[in-house]
Amino acid sequence: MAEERTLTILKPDCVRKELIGEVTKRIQEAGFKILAMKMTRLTKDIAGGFYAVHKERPFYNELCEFMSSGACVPMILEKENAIADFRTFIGATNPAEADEGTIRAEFADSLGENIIHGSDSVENGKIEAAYFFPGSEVVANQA
Ligand code: FUP
Repeated sequence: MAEERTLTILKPDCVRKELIGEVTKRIQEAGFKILAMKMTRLTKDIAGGFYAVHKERPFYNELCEFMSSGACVPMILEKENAIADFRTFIGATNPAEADEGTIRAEFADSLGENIIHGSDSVENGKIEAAYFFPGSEVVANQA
């Protein structure tokens, strides 16, 4: 299987619950290598651009409000089969439907506030990574 990159965001609920360390530890224990990370607070416009695909959906405004409601921690992760494996690791979008042991099942309160993001395709992973990090902030060679 090929090495892939995925973009994750520890969302504002994750930061508010002081789970940055716990979730990051689990990400690393699951074999994902962190190539870039930072803490930032999104404006509503930046959040809206990230989720532009959902622009026409009824939850879009609430989603942008939530994503800009506090600090978040985007990261670029690398691993073999990272896209699919990370989505398995975080669990279904709705935590009520997420498998036991996944990040969302364990820590998320609701569909709208579900702790963590993971890219849904290699192509989107690249677009999302570039949305948050210039190439100069991606540390691919860590030796
Ligand atoms: P995911 O790929 O699991 O992040 O899920 P989506 O891209 O489908 O949705 C992005 C975010 O929109 C979710 F994390 C939460 C929010 N959302 C809602 O609030 N209501 C919905 O019905 C669907 C998604």
